[in-house]
Amino acid sequence: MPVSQTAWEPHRHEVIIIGAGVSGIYQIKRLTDLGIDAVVLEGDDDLGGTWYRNRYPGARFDSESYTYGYSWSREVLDEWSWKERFSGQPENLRYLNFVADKFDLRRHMRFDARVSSMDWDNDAREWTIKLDSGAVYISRFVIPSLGPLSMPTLPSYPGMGDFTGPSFHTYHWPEEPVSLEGKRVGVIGTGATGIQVIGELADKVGELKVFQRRPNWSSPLNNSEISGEEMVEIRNRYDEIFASCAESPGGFEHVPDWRGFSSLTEQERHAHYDFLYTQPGFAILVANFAEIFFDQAANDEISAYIANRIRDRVDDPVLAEKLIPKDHGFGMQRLPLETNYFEAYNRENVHLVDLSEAPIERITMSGIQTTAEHHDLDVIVYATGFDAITGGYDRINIRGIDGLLLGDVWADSPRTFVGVLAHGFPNMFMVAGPQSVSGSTNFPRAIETGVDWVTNLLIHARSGGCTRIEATAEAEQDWVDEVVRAHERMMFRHSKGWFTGYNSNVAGHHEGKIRYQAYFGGAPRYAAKVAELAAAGYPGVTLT
Ligand code: NA7
Repeated sequence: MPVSQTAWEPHRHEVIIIGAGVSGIYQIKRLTDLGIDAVVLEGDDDLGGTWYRNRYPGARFDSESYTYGYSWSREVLDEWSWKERFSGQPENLRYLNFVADKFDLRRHMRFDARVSSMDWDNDAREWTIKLDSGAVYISRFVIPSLGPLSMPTLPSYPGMGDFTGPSFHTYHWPEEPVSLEGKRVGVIGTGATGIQVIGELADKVGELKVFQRRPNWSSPLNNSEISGEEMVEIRNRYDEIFASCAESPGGFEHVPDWRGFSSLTEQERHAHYDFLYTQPGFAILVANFAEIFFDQAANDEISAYIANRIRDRVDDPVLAEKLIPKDHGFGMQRLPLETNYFEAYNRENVHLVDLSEAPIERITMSGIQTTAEHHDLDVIVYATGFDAITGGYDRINIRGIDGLLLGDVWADSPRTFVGVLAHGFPNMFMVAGPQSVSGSTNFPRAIETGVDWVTNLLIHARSGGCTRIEATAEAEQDWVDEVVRAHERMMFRHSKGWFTGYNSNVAGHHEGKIRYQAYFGGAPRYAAKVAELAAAGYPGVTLT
């Protein structure tokens, strides 16, 4: 006979997954296929994570759509047709819904269920999970699938609440259409998001003012439609596509050019850059010479090449110089990919406001006041980025053994074992966690590795009757050392971008303070490492 549950009684499940985005959807599929009692708690009112929230105009994949989609279901691969090489947000959200509906996963998801705290009970070997609503869940295992970019950050300019028109972070772009026709729109921020929005809005608004603090390198996305025949061809090649992604450091179909930077003449290298500049997606970065990440001369050369491309595309030479980064080389921060971004500045209705010359003083009722002048605006868009990778964890009060707060342990920099486990926090498995490759590579490729590894670890533990799983302090330290070593090899180790945990809007995430947030040893090396651990019976993990 079913036991009725009163509102104040905790809900009990063997596994709780937090987040119904790309990772949470696959994770619940794996667990329910195994007959494990699991539910997903999702803070939003529907599934999709990143692709549910980021509804700003221009939001789309930077990864080829068919390398971004899940690889684990032949049926999905057969039935779903991508329409664009780099699919846009509405289609991406439809895709995730298609997958969830196909496998009837929604019934395992609880929406409007934002987790506020997680407390480990070392005697009961259980987590107590509290929601903002006051509801309580208890589970043996917790799988936070929070996404690396789920905590948007806003600046703290005085007067932000005074502005009388609509203003929002790109992550919170309103669901109902925002009318921008004829409007004076200000966009603050020129990261990957800002560059997508600006390229898309330039010819759709009355006036566009771009408030740029630092310029970013950017290269063409080179998007195109995928015809029916091409989709058939892609479908026939799926095994090959995923195999080649698995061999590439970034998890893309593009593989580095191993000929060696210095084995070619400058002229030959330029011919190669000319070719790559017309290729789709990240080819210019990840199918380039690997030396551009490690060797100053190689990076200087590609940076000078891209700078000249910008000069060719922007009519006003003074403006072109303002759009060329001088403080970091090409690829030393997350590379935004653009469509008509540089051409936007040739339009009469688009103006760059260079904040390095005149910083923002305050937001007013009617616009933005810099130290030089007041800019009258109807709409303000904050494309100001995220508290990347660890932000989602900091939002939840996660207390492990003896009430230890995860946020305190990670205050300087996160510490994990292979990005999945954290010593002192038993039975918590982070999919796409800090120090995994999820933040540094084609996301779904990496999370499939993560979800599969977590699932296999669970199967292993359950089959042995284990109820407590924890990484040892030594194993965790070894992995942190490995993450630091991989990081030290990269020239971008001091870059002011979210790869190194920099965010001027988050206390303690300032310039010069490196947070080791992601593993930069490459997806193949990471996958080999975790496979080796599983094959060896999970050394470094205490199973009791
Ligand atoms: P990013 O790449 O972190 O970019 C944020 C941008 O916002 C960047 O240009 C910042 O300038 C700018 N910013 C941040 N705070 C301010 C303030 N206070 N004033 C002016 N400008 C500011 O975030 P995105 O959303 O573009 O991209 C995040 C990821 O989403 C991306 O990598 C993809 O994976 C998808 P700064 O450079 O710090 O001077």
